[in-house]
Amino acid sequence: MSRLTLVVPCYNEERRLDVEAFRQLAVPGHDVDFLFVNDGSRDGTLRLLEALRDSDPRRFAVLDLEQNSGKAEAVRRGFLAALDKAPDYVGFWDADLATPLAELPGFLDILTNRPSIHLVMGARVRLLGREISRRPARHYFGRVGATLISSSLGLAVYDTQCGAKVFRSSDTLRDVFSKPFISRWIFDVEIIARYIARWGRDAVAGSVYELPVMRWHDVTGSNVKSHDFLRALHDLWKIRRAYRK
Ligand SMILES: Nc1nc2c(ncn2[C@@H]2O[C@H](COP(=O)(O)OP(=O)(O)OP(=O)(O)O)[C@@H](O)[C@H]2O)c(=O)[nH]1
Ligand SMILES: [Mg+2]
Repeated sequence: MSRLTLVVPCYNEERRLDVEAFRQLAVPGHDVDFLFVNDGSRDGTLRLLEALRDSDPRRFAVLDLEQNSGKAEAVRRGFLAALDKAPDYVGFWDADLATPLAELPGFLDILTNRPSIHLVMGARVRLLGREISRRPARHYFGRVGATLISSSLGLAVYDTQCGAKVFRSSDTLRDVFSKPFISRWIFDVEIIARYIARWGRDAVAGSVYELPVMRWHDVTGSNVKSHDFLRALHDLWKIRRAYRK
């Protein structure tokens, strides 16, 4: 049995959190537990999460950040807490389940069968036979952003921004999450930049696996606005400067 802790950042998720979906998840051969990070929510998120934890404390844990610090910091703090318990894998997964939990076994299969892979990232690729539904504007802005990100990193990565990623535990992983990220929203890019800074581009190209998910859907109630695209561009520019050798 391998152990995975999945970190779920939650900001004002009282209304959209599908508690039952989390309760029902079981992956044969893997022991999966969840660490929900309440990111200074102003609604009843904390109460909801604490009730879930109390119903099954072995599978559900809550880390409460009193101040809202953004997804990047919420995930980072969750990872540091999760890594202290030395699981085999640590991942993060958006609370809205835009990527359904039914995709998780595919991530674990890759990590189990391919020891050289250190990071499996969900990729939203629209192919026939899959259900990838994204509002058109988001899709096109997203593809422009993804292309800029790929060329900035110098890596043929298709989709850094899907909110479903699972990592193999390692000293490097702890190191990658040890310091706060510059970017609140495209910290996924920084994670890869930090791996590149430690291992080199070629090694990273061989240790990251993009898994095209079967289903992904835009979830209403997103807290992301269109000016966030400009903010993301600015962040990308800052990341480029900060991680350039
Ligand atoms: N917006 C927002 N989300 C946060 C924050 N802290 C943690 N999160 C979590 O980050 C995850 C992603 O948030 P979403 O609002 O779904 O943003 P998104 O997935 O990038 O945008 P969509 O593609 O429109 O869903 C969710 O699990 C949020 O609860 C925060 O300060 N602001
Ligand atoms: Mg979302």
